[in-house]
Amino acid sequence: MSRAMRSMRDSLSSADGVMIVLDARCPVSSFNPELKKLAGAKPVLYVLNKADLADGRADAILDRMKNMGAAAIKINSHNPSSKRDITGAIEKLTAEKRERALSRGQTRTFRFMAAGVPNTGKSALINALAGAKRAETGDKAGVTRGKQWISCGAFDIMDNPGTMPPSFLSGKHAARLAYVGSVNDDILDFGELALEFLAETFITYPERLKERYGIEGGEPVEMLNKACARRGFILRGGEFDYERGARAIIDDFRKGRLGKMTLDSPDDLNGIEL
Ligand SMILES: Nc1nc2c(ncn2[C@@H]2O[C@H](COP(=O)(O)OP(=O)(O)OP(=O)(O)O)[C@@H](O)[C@H]2O)c(=O)[nH]1
Ligand SMILES: [Mg+2]
Repeated sequence: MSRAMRSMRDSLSSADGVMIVLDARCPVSSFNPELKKLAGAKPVLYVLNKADLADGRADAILDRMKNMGAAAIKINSHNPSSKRDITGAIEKLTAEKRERALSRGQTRTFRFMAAGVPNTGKSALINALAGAKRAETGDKAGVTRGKQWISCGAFDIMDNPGTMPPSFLSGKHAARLAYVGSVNDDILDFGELALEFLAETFITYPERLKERYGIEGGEPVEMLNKACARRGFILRGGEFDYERGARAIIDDFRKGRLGKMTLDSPDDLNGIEL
């Protein structure tokens, strides 16, 4: 168990529930099942964040999650209306417990913990709830270093550092986590990553690759060539600047310049317990 997980486990006894923050561009790949286990019997709210960068596939996943019996919402933390959506969902999840407390004359503030893989927007979401910049945010993995309770009006929410699922090291889900910036960029091979990205998005979003890079098919390395040519990423000797091209492609995706995209599908939820 990572240090961040141990620290969360220690604080959990004083929390009324857990908010698991997912990236709406890959809600399944960004799910760390260890967090659900950690929550035990406490209520869990799944928040698909960055809805502004995701497309209708995220709604299909959200629907499947609800059909599986999970409490789940989709938001954009930078949109002020997200505060109402999250507050409403937490109020619904804690309604019984709050009524019981009230009937005993207790009016304490309820506490929720925000958890998730790095860079999903946990801190941004807390700032939206608090109505002020109380937690540090940044467009890379590992910005939040320690936990802290932050007063968010009706609730206190604990910000936590991101935690990776133990099995993230391989497979398509790991690649998707890397595309969205949940893996530390310093350990990534952008060339390999861009080739994987092109291979997978040529199947799901071919028209986007055609529009931005003039890609119409071929092996991933030919697609990368084409993107480099289109963007003018050519070294002095006339060879393609693959590193620059690869980074530009991943950056285009992260910034939404390839349009709204969701890489996971509802079937990725098969075999997963929420
Ligand atoms: N487009 C968009 N960007 C968002 C949204 N929420 C957060 N971000 C951005 O995503 C990046 C990561 O946000 P953070 O709140 O720092 O993420 P975190 O989950 O706290 O990350 P760690 O502390 O590293 O685990 C920042 O650049 C935010 O501005 C959203 O709903 N839409
Ligand atoms: Mg953070």
